[in-house]
Amino acid sequence: MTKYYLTTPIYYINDQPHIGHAYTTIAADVLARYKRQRGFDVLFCTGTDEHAQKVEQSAAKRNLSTRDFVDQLAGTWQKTWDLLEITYDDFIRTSEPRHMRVVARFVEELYAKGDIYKGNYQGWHCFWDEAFFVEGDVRDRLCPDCGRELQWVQEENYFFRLSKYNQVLLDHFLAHPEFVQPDIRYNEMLNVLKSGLRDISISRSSLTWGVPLPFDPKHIVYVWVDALLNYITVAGWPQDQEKFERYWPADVHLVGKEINRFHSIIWPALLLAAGLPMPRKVFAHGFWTREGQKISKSLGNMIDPIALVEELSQWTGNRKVAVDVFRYFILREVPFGADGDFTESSLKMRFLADLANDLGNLLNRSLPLVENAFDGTIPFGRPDPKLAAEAEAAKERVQTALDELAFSDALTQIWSFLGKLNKYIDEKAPWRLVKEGRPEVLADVLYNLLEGLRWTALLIAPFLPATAQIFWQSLGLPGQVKERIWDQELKWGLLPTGLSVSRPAPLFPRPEPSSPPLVPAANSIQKRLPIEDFAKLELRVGKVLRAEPIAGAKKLLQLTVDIGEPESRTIVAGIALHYTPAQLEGRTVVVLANLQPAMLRGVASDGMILAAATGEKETEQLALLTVEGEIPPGAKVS
Ligand code: ME8
Repeated sequence: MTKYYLTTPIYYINDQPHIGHAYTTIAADVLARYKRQRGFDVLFCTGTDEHAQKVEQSAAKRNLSTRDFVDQLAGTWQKTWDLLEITYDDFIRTSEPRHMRVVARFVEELYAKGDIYKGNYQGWHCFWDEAFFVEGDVRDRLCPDCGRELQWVQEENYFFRLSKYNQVLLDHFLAHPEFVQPDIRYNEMLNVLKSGLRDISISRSSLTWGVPLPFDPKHIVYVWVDALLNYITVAGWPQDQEKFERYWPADVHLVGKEINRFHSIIWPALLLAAGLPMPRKVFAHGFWTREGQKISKSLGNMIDPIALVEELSQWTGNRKVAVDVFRYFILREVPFGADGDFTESSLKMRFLADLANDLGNLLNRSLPLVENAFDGTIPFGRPDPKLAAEAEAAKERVQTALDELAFSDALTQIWSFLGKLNKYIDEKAPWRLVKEGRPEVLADVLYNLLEGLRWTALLIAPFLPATAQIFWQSLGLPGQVKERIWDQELKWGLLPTGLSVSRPAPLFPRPEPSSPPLVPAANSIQKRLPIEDFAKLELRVGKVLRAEPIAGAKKLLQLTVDIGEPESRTIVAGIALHYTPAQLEGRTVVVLANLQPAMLRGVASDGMILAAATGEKETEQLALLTVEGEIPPGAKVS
């Protein structure tokens, strides 16, 4: 049996699963189910990335040990995937001993080979994305990926000789244009390779949570190197050579486009250094957005897939069918690779047009005819060669699309076949045959129609597992449709006669016109805050005691501000182009006092001065907020 090994990213454990994460995982699940039905021996893995710095900090904030914290969270992810019918074969957590051993062993081997060396690192680091950036890539100290403020990191680190693999990778890319997909992502990576790779830091000395370097345990392995190695841990490296030889290299890593560089360049280079084969393909899909903005935790515009399924269950009356609705919509609506905006109206339209009308009605129209004319027993009928040819062509097209990970195309092909079946009923008009008393012709028509339903069950099974099984059972077919192999089953005329059909409850009933919205509007989540959130801000009146320039930072001033505390605060403000130090000294300002301190140009800034601003760069106008009358420093602003 040929193997097929596919993966999702392992998600940061302290994120909340949202529909973006569900997207990659559902796509992987459909692929895994499809490959199983094509007779492959599938290894499908997902999991959680647990060694990020933010995990350590979130645990500390809750007064929990990091270990207790991650153990509490791991279940949330598994629960979400179980609800969405994700059939993963392995769920890896990077804090498991089986993985930590692999990480230690891998870096030790690279060190012994001379591909890891000690050096001094300085550069920008995004705490949130765990990504490092060089000076040239950064503007205004903001992360190019997520827009958050970056930290300047300067420490002794170990480096990986990424540059050494530049040419081999470039050659590989040129020889294998299918290595990274879609093309736009391939071209981006090709350009990165052409402009030259620099060695990367692969350890941090300021952390404790993670895998220590075996040759210098004061250092912790950089979380991205640790995370990428999960893909060989689950494949058995290095202990289970038999398993590893069977499954490695991975056939495809499914990832979002923001982490393509890690998967298409850094990961293959690490493998080359270890003398291991590179993965066969990386597919970097697009983003789900709401009103054009990426769905993410930081923007607060997330949609919880579990909550969405609960709401959809109100429509379907069946939770498993509601899961199918979500799985269908998310893969049908947008071509895999492109970005897509999530709207309730498009979800509803797909539900009504594709699921209720095309799919649900097909079953609703067919089964009563068999009940009425043949007592619910599948009659003997002769295969219709025209319909058989349509079905065969649909199967070929669906397979081609799925082999290319074109999920939306595959569904379009299945729906075009459903269109043919619906047209077949209209043209053959079986109700007329009943009236005309032509039972043999009627038997032929109904047999072919039911055979079409059997094919439908098989074709939709990877996408809509519960609906497929309901179709299967309503035809009286035994066992699980998901276990049926397409090459054996998708032959026109295999539907046995004599089985008893049974009508299921309606699968996709029309939602009540008055039913409440499935998801709160994006803008109401993004732009409106509950009053409790505002109460979290500690705003105080301050008096500027001193203002001075900061060497080398033409926009910044260092202010010493009295906010009614025993010690005055040092606050760095980006107002030097608008105010001179003399204009500020003695002035009353408004200070956000409970902001986390930040290092700005080597000065620890403890608070923020509020100002109103309009325009950009040269045209920017800026005015400091102040208060009327005589209010002492420290007075609360609310
Ligand atoms: O990056 N649209 O984990 P993560 C589509 N731990 N997909 C989205 C999405 C959106 N709006 N938001 C998230 C990490 N995703 C690392 C990975 S792998 C060795 C380490 C999906 O929790 C998409 O697959 O930030 C994206 O790449 C992934 O979630 C990021 O998950």
